[in-house]
Amino acid sequence: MSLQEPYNDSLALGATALGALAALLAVVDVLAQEDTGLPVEDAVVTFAPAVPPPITRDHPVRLRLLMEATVVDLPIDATHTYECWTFGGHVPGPFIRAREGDILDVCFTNRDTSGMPHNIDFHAVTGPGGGTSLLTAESLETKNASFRLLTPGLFIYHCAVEPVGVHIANGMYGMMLVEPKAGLAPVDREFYVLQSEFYTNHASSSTSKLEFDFIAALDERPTHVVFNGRGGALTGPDTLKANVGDDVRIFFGNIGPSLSSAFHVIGTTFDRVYREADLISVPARHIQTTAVPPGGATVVEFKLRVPGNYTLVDHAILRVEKGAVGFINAEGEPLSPDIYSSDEPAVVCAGCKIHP
Ligand SMILES: [Cu+2]
Repeated sequence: MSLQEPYNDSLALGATALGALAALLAVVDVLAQEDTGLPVEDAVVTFAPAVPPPITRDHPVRLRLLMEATVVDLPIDATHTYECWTFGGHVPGPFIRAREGDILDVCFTNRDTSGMPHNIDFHAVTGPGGGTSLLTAESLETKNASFRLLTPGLFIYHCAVEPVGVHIANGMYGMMLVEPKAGLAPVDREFYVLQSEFYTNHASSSTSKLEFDFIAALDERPTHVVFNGRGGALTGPDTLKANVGDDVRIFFGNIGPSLSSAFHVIGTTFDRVYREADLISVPARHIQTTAVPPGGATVVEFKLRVPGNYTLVDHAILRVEKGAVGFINAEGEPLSPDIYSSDEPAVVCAGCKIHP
């Protein structure tokens, strides 16, 4: 089942005709609406670096969300793959956009056929385990649960089946934005960037497929520190694109599982930092680097004033060598010629990983 397919898996299994299924789902919709008085919507989800469009409604809804656990071989750098445990077949998992006061109706199916159970701990959910006790699904099992989203902010979600760190290290995480009731100020570009680590047998492996190294994980010695699931995810043809003059917003999270991030964009300061993804308080201004702990997030905004490449890094800068580097390219004319100028031509160091 893809994220676009019908919501209630148990109904889907019980109905043989599409018409009957549609009728049943309509009944479910009506019952849900009668139950809470809220209209029902399907959550719009996207995969990194894309972000769903801003929410324009001024009322809460029942927001239906399909989530799946799958196991997929994915690249984690230019030359290696890794058997990732995923939400939705991607690392990181989908970006979910909701509104304060919505009821999130989650339908979670575990399609991992290895026999491993999985679940979801939504940091946005209030209650024991962030939903895990209601959403722990055995292989090929589907679980449904509903959660009122009481607090706005940008929140991590992750699998929390024991050992939690292994499920996270293997790729089971993503983010959910709960917009404040008043919404967010409009910007020109929004991006989804999530930092994480992989702990692999890179040093001893002679194959292109790397495997999990539990000792390295216990010692907190990652072989890979990456944005959006792999080294190079935001480089080359996958560089983020923008125009000079754009106001850019980055929804940035760090799932670790162990390292804190010193998130920095080389070539600019953050005009606004919603520290620890607090979207209610007045944001901090003109920040160079912001700390994001494992299991935390931030929202940063900045205007691109000069054309060229801006570099996303964890300013624990040797992690660039482990993959933690990405780019935003701004095209256009400078907003003012005196911001960045010289009579000499621009020169970059050969082979530089952070100033291409
Ligand atoms: Cu899991």
